[in-house]
Amino acid sequence: MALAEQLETLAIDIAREAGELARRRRTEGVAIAATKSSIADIVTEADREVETLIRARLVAERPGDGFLGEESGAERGTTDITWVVDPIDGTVNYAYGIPAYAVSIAAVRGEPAPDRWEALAGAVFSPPTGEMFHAAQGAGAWLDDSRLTVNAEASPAGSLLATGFGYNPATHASDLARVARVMPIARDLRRIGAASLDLSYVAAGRFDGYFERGLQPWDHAAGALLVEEAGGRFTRVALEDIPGRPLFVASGAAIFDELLTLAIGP
Ligand code: LIP
Repeated sequence: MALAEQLETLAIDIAREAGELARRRRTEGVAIAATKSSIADIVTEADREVETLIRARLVAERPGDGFLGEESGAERGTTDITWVVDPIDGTVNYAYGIPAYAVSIAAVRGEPAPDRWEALAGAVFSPPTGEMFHAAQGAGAWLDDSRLTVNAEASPAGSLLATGFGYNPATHASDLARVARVMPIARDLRRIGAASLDLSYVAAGRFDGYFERGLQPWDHAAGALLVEEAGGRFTRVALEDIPGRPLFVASGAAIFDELLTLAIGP
């Protein structure tokens, strides 16, 4: 079995175990542990517990690999592989009891930076639905045992698009202006609140496209590979107004250039 598929198998196994822990903790009641970039940017005790489980499994299975996790930070490894992990993507949904959250685990090779890494494998597990989205480099994108492909054609009714907004109120006006620019090509818009699910849904053809500014590496590491392995396109664009808050766009080829142009704006 190729390395990418070995890493995919491990990501699937750990994501499922981690997701079941997250689901159990949700039923027991969720405690907010702290806030991060803003009062709206929360972390729950479950986020921390789930990431601890993921990290322990990875150390046991692949002790030399690096780690980049949303809650416990970065640790360089001695191999060329780094695991990029969001233990509960959609944390606010999770805290409110909205059944739209996922465990996102990706394995990347090279420099653990989104503009320099080579994504090898990824798994996005949705505990509320039991769906496992997964991909290995060159081996396609899958939902459980079903092969995924993005929507290759543009719909005459317009595109079903998804987006998201950051936790900083100061960026909401420009994000809403971006929505207004994009809406003329949309049939409708969805805002799920978990980028890894947004990207998985693009890969599955459930969305025609997705755009959002300010994602963290762990939000998109697995989902971006799913989109590309499903025949779609994914890009990360640094914008001059806030260089540290890149724009991310994902879709099938038919609408990608137009969606990117509108999302970037003048
Ligand atoms: C979330 C992303 C979502 C974004 C939210 C938040 P978290 O990640 O998945 O797309 O709109 O603002 O960043 O914080 O739930 O891991």
